[in-house]
Amino acid sequence: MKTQIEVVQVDITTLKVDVIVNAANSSLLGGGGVDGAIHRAAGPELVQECRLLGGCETGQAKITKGYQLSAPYVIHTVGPVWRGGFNNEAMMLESCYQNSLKLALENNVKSIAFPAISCGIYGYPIDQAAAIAIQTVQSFLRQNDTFEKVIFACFGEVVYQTYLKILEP
Ligand code: AR6
Repeated sequence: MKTQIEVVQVDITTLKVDVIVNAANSSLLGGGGVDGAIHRAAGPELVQECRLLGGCETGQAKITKGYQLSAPYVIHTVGPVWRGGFNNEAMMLESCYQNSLKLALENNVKSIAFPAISCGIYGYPIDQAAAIAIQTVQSFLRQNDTFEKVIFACFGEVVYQTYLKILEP
């Protein structure tokens, strides 16, 4: 695999990559957490474009421009709410990563950054979510080796260490 996978402790809104992924909700109209941070940094034009998208189902992804962000594009995906782990959460989380990467590929994106989707307000346990994130990205890259860089943007030490432990055991 020639794609570089990086784990960085960083505010995702500051990254200079082709696309950052947003952990949105199904309205796509903004919220707290990383979603709020992305909308604040992108400026009001982002929600204007999002209003035209008609929302997004859990596990799916939609793309917009990045406006005031350094990243020219944002992929909005909706992670599952953690309800104990027996309600299709893992499959839904996997779909978020797969559909985001697919959309990135269709838009000729070379570098992409993911937050830890579902691991804040939606309550997904970080160790399980990070394993799914890494496995899904690695398996996608084995089939589509067109990206130069995939960044896992970690907010906080615990998230950062969890990713590192899985990638470099
Ligand atoms: N950069 C990178 N990661 C961040 C940032 C940031 N600037 N801010 C927070 N995180 P969350 P969810 C991390 O809650 O669990 C919103 O209201 C955060 O520490 O943003 O998918 C939406 O509108 C955590 O590790 O997203 C939805 O309603 C990870 O990003 C709901 O929250 C995800 O936390 C989605 O919840």
